[in-house]
Amino acid sequence: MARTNEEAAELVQELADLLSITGGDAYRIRAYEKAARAIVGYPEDISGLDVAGLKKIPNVGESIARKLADFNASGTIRQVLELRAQIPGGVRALTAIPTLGPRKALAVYRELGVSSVPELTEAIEEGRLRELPGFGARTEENILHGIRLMQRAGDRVLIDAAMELAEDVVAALSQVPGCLRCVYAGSLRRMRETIGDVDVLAAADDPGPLMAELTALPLVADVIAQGDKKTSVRTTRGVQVDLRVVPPESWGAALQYFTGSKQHNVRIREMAVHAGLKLSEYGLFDAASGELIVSATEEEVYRRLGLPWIPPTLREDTGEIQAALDGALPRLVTEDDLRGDLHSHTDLTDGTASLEDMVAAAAARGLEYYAITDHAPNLYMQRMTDEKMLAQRAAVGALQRRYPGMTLLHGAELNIDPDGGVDWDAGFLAGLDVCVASIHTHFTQTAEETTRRLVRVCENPHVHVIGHPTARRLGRRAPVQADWDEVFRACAHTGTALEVDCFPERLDLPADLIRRALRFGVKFAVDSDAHSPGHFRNVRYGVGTAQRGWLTPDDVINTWPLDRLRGFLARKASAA
Ligand code: DGT
Ligand code: CA
Ligand code: CA
Ligand code: ZN
Repeated sequence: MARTNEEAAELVQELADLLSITGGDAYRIRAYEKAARAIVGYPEDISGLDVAGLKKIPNVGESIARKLADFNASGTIRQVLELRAQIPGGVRALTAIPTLGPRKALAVYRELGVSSVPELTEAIEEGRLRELPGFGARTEENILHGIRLMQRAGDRVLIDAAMELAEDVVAALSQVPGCLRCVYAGSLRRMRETIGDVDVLAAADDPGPLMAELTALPLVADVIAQGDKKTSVRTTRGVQVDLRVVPPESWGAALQYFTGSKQHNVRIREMAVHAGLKLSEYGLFDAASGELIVSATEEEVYRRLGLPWIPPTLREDTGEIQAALDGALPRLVTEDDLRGDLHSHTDLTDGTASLEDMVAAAAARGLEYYAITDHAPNLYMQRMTDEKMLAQRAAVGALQRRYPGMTLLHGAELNIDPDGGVDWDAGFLAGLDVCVASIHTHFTQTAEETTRRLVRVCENPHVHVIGHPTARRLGRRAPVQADWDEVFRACAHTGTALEVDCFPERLDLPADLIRRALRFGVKFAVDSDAHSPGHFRNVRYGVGTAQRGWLTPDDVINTWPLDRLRGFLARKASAA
């Protein structure tokens, strides 16, 4: 996607932020937010477009198109500059805290003169914040929690950002003459949900040209260390990249070593020692003679230790080595196994693409079935109505004729209310093919309340999948608290699947909870939750998370043939 689009979208998003601080109209703010997302997702570079062309971007009307034309001409949006001048920079610094809304940020600034995160922390510690009207101990606790979340996310990045960077670096280095192999390793190859730094491994006889190429890449802001074995740089976006270059004959051992995890490697090295061997990034050696035994491929290294090759997503020393010894490694689900997608949105609610475009993109993915699940009415900002829903159902029916190879399912993403109820009555819900139900409000209930809420929604015969079950957003919102074992028991008992939402900031259910749920016999749906065709690219991250949760195709309902899936969906309703 073009850099211009990103810059323009950031300005439009800033406009939304600034308006919400100054008390602007909620629908207008929402419109700017939707437009910002659409601009980022728009496949064409907007810099060459005039007002008429700009209006073709979804969710961009006349007024936003004019602002974008302003941006194309001047590199900025006049209204943003005017609003910025009205709002102190300190308030913007405060709104970066995920749990502090714009209006409260403004109040803190005006009443206490606080204009930075450290000052705010100090004000809270001194008990000054709770004296403001509308603030209390609970607010303080929430804000402190937000500050901690922000700091914790600060030194790690989401997997999509790391992946895009790694793929750019690998592509550039692979072009260098003398580069025999080049891949990313480390936590990214293991598909961890967040990435500390990007580790790239290359094989070459002469490391010099590869190290030089890395430091010369335009995305590099500064060189942290440069050497023959390892070079580290920091990118303009603040992410560290470590490049190691090894001789081609060490490839397998080096890849195994730099993929990690450290804990997995410690266990593997212990096994080598017990076998009278020594394992390093250069190879597997005879401990006594120092003679090289193997190191060309990872498979060889594992095989010589009496193990099958272990998929990187399992290498966390959480039982994978024992499973490998027992011949009990799972046959992990892959992206190719997915036959369908049970959660997606269109521009009828907060998606940015039309029904037609989403369905065309789903067909291009080669899916056998595809569910459209726009937001239900209780999330009032989405302005869903019964009439819109029925009209969409008719549109889906009509569209189906154009896609004989893909079955369209019409459903909804329901909102789980604080008591575990959902939008619409049973009669209306019975008319839908598939219902995902998700928590979108009341994130801070007690564990008891949330457990009851989720168990109750499992008992609803019309709810098939619980969407993004913990409702976390990495770096922005903590997961809801619940007695998960109790929830998993209810899912298994009622035949309710848990979603693995593929959005990089969600990856929800998280891998550790997936694995726990698996022991209760729960089934899963690995869904894109796409709001535009570009979001289908996120599926690889959801699949990575599913693999880290040890899921096989049989555990994932949207790998099943449609008949089997329909049986699963029907079983719940027939229990009603
Ligand atoms: P990250 O960057 O925090 O997301 O996680 P990793 O796993 O990528 O960790 P990193 O970048 O420090 O190291 C990359 C890999 O190199 C790591 O997964 C395993 C290997 N490695 C690094 N340091 C050590 C070590 O002290 N001992 C062993 N056995 N392996 C190490
Ligand atoms: Ca790393
Ligand atoms: Ca590293
Ligand atoms: Zn959704």
